Amino acid sequence: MSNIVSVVSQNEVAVITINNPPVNALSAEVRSGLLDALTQAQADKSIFAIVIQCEGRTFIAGADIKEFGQTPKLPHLPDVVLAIANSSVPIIAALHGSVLGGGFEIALACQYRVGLKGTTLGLPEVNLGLIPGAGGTQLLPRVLGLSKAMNMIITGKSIKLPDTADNALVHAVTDSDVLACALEFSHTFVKSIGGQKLNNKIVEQDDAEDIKQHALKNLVSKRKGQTAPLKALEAIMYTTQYSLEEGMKKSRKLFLECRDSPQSAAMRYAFFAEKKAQKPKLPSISAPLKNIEKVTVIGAGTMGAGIAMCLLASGISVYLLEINAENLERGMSYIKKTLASSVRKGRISEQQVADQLAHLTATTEYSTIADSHLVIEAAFESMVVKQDIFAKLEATVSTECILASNTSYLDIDEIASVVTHKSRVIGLHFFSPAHIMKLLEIVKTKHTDTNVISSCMAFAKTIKKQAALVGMCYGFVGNRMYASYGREANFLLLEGCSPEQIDKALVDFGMAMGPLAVNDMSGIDIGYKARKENPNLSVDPAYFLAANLLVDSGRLGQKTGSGFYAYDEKLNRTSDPIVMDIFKNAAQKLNIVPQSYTSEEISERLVLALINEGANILQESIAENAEVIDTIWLNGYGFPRYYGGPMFYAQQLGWKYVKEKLLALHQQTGKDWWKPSTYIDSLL
Ligand code: TC6
Repeated sequence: MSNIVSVVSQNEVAVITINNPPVNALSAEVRSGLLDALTQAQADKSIFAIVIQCEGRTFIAGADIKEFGQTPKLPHLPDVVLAIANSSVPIIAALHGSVLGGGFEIALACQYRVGLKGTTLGLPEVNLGLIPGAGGTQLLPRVLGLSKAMNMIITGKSIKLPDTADNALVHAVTDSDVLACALEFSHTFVKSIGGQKLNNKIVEQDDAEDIKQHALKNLVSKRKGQTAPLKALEAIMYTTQYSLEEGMKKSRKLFLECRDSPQSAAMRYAFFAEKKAQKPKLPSISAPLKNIEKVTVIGAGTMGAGIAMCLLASGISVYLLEINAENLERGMSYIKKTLASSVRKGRISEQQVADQLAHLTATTEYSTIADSHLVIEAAFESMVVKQDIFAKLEATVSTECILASNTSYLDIDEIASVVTHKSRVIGLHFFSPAHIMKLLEIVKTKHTDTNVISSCMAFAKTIKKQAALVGMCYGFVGNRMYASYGREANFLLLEGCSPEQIDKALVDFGMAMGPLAVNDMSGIDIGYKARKENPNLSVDPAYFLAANLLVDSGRLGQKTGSGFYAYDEKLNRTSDPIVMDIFKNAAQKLNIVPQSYTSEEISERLVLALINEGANILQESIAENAEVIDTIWLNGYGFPRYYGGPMFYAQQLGWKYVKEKLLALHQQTGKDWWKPSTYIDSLL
């Protein structure tokens, strides 16, 4: 037997313990160890029950994701699950932590489950482009019913263990020692009642077809372009036609199709890319990380208020500081309105809102914020305004306090120039709406101290953000790349493409929204003002000319009822022929000849622009690795997860192909930015 699975007999119960840190993933060694342990326990005539438990912070959190790309090793997980399901000796799963994927399938195959309060249960396989491959699609509907199981499996969302036993999902719940609870349950219940057969019957549910149609409708909007949830749905419906074992066999085939798909490869890459982005290579430090419990947010606009809500939701005490009472009041009422809407949607309770607001202090006085551990400035995007704020902070907070700017573009070194202790200045770039979007781009300057960086990386985890550490350059990683993507959308408008055509091409590619609809939503004037502050970006007269012309004619986007599109009161989008006239006139003046493009050519051009800029960013070491860039694009810009991010997508296309395409665009347009990045050569 392996070292990581052990079995001991405890008062007529065999206790199998898995110890495979950090999350007890079901590696080949765990699977074979578990089978051996079962055989050993079942052969022991002195025992009447078997308990499966795990050491460490969690029960089994799933299959070992690293193994999926490798040659499969025996025994396969479905065989382990079947061995558990068919055990002649009753098996009790003792659950704690995160019981996920294959771990939950093992638990479902056990005849009984006992658990620690607060335990999380889920089948998150669709997030990896997979379906539950060891019987989850067949077992869960038989325990929870078709509708609940369908919802869990196709959304990949976890649930909390019920607080009391329901004798379906869980048979005993404890708030202390889960092994003790399992042993007591064995002696008081299992010893007299014995085992119970797993439900092998076909699921009979009159509204099965309605449930399926409802799920399909959800998938179209929430999991656009993904194949795994559709296959999961198909597998779940087998429960209405086949016995457990037949259903398991048939669903295994669907699992294997998913496992070998490019979508799953990309989504598994994304899983590890995000972990890697959270662990940048930094010099080791001996000093403890900074304690960040009191945070000031400066600016109560949409961004500042969103940041404040994100912090409050994680139990952080927040000072919200504005320059006057009117602005402050506006921000506070936005926060209260948003929290009230979350209550209506059932996302949080009234009590939670009251608790959060009790941690919020609104102020217009710098003296109030003197004991802050971190200040996040989210004021107007102007160097003068920001430097003024940082100078005031220098005179207010302790030298230990981290000073962060939420700027999207500005040079943070220049902001820091007004501060004596520059090593505590850093960029914390949130994405709007900040209480919802996962990404936090952490920007280190020339002077930022390693301890400050590490403390902010840890803080990102506390506030449940996906951190990505980047270096200083205009727009950092995300917005710098986005500028190249937007640039090409603007050029295509001058070359005769309509906003609808461009947006549709990118939505068909898999982006959540097209670039021009996004620009209308965020306000075309934002980029316009940023470009005015940085004239270097406008060396080419056609560069963003389309957007500039719209702003000059008062079309700033949704907020003015018109931009690239026209909007009605409910913000429904329609095309506006005036827009094409504006672009046509501008193109004629610049001697740009109209051309026709296919949807694929449009999306390829915009994505190639992203890729080449990403490669330049790697060449300049602004991002440590491609995973950081992909993490940013997956979590901040809605790049389809099933492509892994722009850099992984490029790798899948093949860097040779990418270079050829870039060279062709360079030759065709004569624009320097299409010169393939030298970083690409290093990959060929
Ligand atoms: C499945 O089960 C399919 C079955 C069918 C088969 C037929 N494998 O997130 P953390 C690593 S599909 C390998 O920072 P937390 C992770 O990379 C699987 N490694 O911790 C990290 O390593 P590092 C279904 C894994 O406490 C370390 O563990 N299951 C796995 O914030 C710590 O991770 C899932 O999708 C794994 N399965 O959160 C669950 N899981 O330190 C995925 C984690 O070298 N995992 N690692 O960077 C999670 O959701 C979370 O890790 C967590 C713990 C909630 C378990």
